[in-house]
Amino acid sequence: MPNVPPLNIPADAAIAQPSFLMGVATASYQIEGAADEDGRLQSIWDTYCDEPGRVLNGDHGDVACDHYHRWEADTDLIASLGVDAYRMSIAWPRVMDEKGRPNAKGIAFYKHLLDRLNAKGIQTYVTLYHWDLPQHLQDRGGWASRETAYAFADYADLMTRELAGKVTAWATLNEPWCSAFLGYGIGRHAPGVTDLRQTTQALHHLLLGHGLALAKIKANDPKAKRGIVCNTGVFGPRHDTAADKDATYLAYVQQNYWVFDPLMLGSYPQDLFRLWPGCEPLVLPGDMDTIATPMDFLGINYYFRTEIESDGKGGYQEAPHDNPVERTQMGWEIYPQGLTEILVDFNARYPDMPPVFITENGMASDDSVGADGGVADPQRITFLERHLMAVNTAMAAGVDVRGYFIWSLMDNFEWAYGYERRFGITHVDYTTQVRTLKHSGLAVQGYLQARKQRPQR
Ligand code: IFM
Repeated sequence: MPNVPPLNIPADAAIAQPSFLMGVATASYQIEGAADEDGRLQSIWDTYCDEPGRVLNGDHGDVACDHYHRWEADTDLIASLGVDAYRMSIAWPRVMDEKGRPNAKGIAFYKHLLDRLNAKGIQTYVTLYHWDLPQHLQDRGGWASRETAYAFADYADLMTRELAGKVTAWATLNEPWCSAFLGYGIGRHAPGVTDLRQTTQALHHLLLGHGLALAKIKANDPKAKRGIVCNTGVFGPRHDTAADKDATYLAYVQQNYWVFDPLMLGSYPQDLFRLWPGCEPLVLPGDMDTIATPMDFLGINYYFRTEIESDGKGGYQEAPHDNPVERTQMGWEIYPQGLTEILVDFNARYPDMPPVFITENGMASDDSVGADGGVADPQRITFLERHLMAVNTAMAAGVDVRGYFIWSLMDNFEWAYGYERRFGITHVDYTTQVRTLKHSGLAVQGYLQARKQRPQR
């Protein structure tokens, strides 16, 4: 076993206290595999992966990390890290048939998994929708159709009845911005649609489904926490000009406020329609109240900063990557202070913001197993340290952050980038399915062991 020092976090930092929850995260389609087993239906990602040119190297989630068969050992792996919590998602196509009837075998998989996690004292943060919409619902319009919001509420109703008492915290959706904009706006995610009118309508239906699902969770599993997980973007102007500054503001509107304003303030930011004139969604009476239902927590995912410039047409575009900044395998700029900035910005903009969990943060690197059997990923270790300290700074500035989940427990199917981009603190050999804790995983494990042994403040 290589000798890797623990994460370098001062013992007196707020984030180093045992009350600050530390976890690892995954999602169903990215790890489960077993695409055709036990009655699982086709999802929009199965369809998208089958379309030539959509996913790098023609990769797909048919086998992924084979977690559906390796869940017991994977649970042991999670426990061995010493984390407080595990964030996972449920595959909708695995648990309901086309008529909305329960699929007992699929549901049993999640019951066993949650029972094992609970038996090991690991808190369970379960996301209902992490992008794997059943294809039969897409065939009827997907999220662009209002019916999908009600179908989602039915699915939430079923799962929260079946799994009540086993879940610490339910998140309705993961990153609805990605589902709407990447899926319906630029077609970089399933279902691969490129239509801005459908994009704003899809987001509206996702958020409506979220609000309807919150009521189901409250009724069926009242002791569990209820929230949502959203991605955030941090932006800076390329040039100190009024045009680039306005472009940067529009990037904030499109990537953050479009999603967070309806949830926290009950309205869409009108400046969005400067960017997308004529794309206002159809909103029925009562929808915005449903969407703005109070929650117990807000899950925030943060990864990188983007430099923005005006596109010369009243909109914005990403500036070329020709500035000398540190980047990850994804080409994403490493900008830890962005996490502080966005938390402080939201805390001021949303006076009723509930407690926050950082539900995803992490990075991809081109990791491989070395001659000594170890996986050296030094950039990820300092990435995690720097971002954890950025959370600490936000907490010192008054933001109520309760925990932090590393994306990801293990390398997995990175959507349009397939298996080439490795986000895990555990390396996965996709030929043998052997899991190897990377140096970052060992550093996290060492840090959490030391944290447990320290006398409490
Ligand atoms: O892998 C994804 C995850 O599914 C959602 N948030 C971002 C991660 C990295 O791209």
